[in-house]
Amino acid sequence: GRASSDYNWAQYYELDDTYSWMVSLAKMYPHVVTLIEGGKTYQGRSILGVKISKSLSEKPGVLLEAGIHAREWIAPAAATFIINQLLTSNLDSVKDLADNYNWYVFPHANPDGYVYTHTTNRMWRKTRTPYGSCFGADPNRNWDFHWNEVGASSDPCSDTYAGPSAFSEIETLSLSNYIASIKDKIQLYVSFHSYSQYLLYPYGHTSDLPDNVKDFQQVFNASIAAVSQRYNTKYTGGNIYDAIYPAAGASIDWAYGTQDVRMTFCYELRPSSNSILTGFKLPAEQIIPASEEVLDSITAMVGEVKKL
Ligand code: ING
Ligand code: ZN
Repeated sequence: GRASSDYNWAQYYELDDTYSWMVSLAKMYPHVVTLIEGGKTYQGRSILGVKISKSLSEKPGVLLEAGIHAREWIAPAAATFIINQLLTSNLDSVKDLADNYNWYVFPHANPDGYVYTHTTNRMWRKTRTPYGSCFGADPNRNWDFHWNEVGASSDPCSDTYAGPSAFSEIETLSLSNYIASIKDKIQLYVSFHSYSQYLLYPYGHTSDLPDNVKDFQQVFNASIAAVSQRYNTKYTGGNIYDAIYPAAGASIDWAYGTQDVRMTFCYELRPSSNSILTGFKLPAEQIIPASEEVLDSITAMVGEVKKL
């Protein structure tokens, strides 16, 4: 791997480079950064995360989960950008986020898949568990909440294969166990995907709206307004089922529906939905602007959740 002192947001990194950088953060900020393990992968890798906590006092927690889909490279890059800003920014707005919340950040929820997009197939989405002659289940269709009811496939060769059972994937099983162990400390759960510039909230398995949909809409509106402020980047969205497509077994639905995390969102980051030319291959020059605007949005999101 590369020297972690060279780590920056002008390029996309391999898994080992980002993990080395995270390890270096824990050494550089020993009283603030703790390495956390969200679980293991089929191939034996660690789902490494960082907890950022500026004091031992009880504070609300924000969990960021990125990279559950391997080819969506901007998602882990945005997550590491936010980690870095929380640790180094001189802006009052960002310092407030770091001072007043505990942050649990998993840049790579699907490490095996991410490695595979670097070694073999840039467009890989799923895990790498073998299923007959095909590989992988969709880790955003595998969570144990209305699993495989709609918007998922029972074909192991499909990109949206739900898996043979809920939590069949060790990645989702072990990450969900970690999340369950801290659920009472989590006020807000945010999942990063790409692409299409959407902000989404539950549910994916039904067009029924969550009981606190008014709160979701209020926070959604503030977050959408903030994401466009810096570069005029337009996001749309709403509840998953109506805003994009039916999709059961997603992480944010599980966290909301089974863990009592009352605010769960998913960002579909840049590019926009009509940018099929770049799509999952967002040019590296856009890592910083795409990440800056999502941090602006999350700043507004956290502030709006606080008002509820
Ligand atoms: N889109 C998401 C997917 O898993 C999504 C959309 C988000 C569905 C949250 C359900 C919950 O299909 C991409 N591009 O992965
Ligand atoms: Zn995705």
